[in-house]
Amino acid sequence: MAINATPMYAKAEERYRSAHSPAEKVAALEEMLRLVPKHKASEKLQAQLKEKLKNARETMVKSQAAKSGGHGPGDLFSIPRQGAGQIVLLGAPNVGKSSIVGALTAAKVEIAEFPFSTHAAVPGMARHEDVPIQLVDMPPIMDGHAQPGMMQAYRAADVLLIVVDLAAIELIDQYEQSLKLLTDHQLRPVSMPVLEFDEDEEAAIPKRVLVVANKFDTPGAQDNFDGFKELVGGDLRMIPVSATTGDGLPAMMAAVFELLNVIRVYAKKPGKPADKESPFILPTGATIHDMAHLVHRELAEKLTTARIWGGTVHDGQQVHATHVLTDKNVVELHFP
Ligand SMILES: Nc1nc2c(ncn2[C@@H]2O[C@H](COP(=O)(O)OP(=O)(O)O)[C@@H](O)[C@H]2O)c(=O)[nH]1
Ligand SMILES: [Mg+2]
Repeated sequence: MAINATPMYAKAEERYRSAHSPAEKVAALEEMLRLVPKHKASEKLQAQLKEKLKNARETMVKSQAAKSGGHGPGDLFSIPRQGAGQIVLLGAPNVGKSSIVGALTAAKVEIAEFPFSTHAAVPGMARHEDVPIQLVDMPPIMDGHAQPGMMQAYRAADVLLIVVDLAAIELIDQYEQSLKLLTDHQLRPVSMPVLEFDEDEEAAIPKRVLVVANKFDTPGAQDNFDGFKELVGGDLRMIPVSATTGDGLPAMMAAVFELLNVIRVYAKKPGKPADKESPFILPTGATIHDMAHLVHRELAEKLTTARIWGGTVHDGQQVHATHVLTDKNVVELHFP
């Protein structure tokens, strides 16, 4: 595609491709239309987007009329996205999904020795360094099947954690059932930060996943992990962890952050120190201009200058709106 789509556009496209409800589709298409580079080479794409948006809006109105306030099964599992990304846990009963969410967040998860202690989606906020990342605990899948509505949560996730139990005899089975659930629903698991979509919109949607091998503290877990990796092979990234001891959890969060393909930048007011409390999260490759949009939507186009600290620039260097940001930059935006 010769339209030079920006990282912000790519992100919106990703949302569109994984959107399930008509309202999500409309929101993503509106964003894509706003962000699509406006030049000759993209005219055809712009026209296509407008046509898709028109159709999506019509579908949305129709489906709202049909539903007239009714709640679908998806509502139990649909959690508003917060933080740098939404990470949803997927796996068989008893593998330790709730324990992982419990170990990393303040969420009130239910942990039990018997299966099915988790009934709905339970969100909690975890961190990688100072980056807040949302984890969503889910009920288990059973024999490779999910309850109605759960697939929607998996589709909406930025990253899926496929959790398996290193102490379970059915380890391989747990893993294969999780994978099959995804491929049965036209999701193509990958462990790469940058997704490549097929031109064909009916094709399987790439979904970022990380395989989390839990209960690494149990006897023989290292051997089980080595055997597991050797047997299933493949390109998916696998990380051994223990929700009980906390081993491997920071490495898991670091891998999640990598897969999210985002950067954190700090805003700074002139003459004041940077606000390190709440970093702004942007897709990798985002520019000063993209950040201005996030900080101040109405004033963004009026940005006069910006100064930047950290990364490859000289401290306090003045940069253009097109300057590409890097992780941990401190940015001073000047509006008139
Ligand atoms: N030894 C050990 N036990 C764990 C670990 N994580 C979870 N468990 C236990 O495994 C059982 C199921 O955990 P739970 O989090 O409810 O699993 P879920 O059904 O996948 O949510 C509980 O008895 C937990 O205490 C771990 O890392 N090590
Ligand atoms: Mg649970």
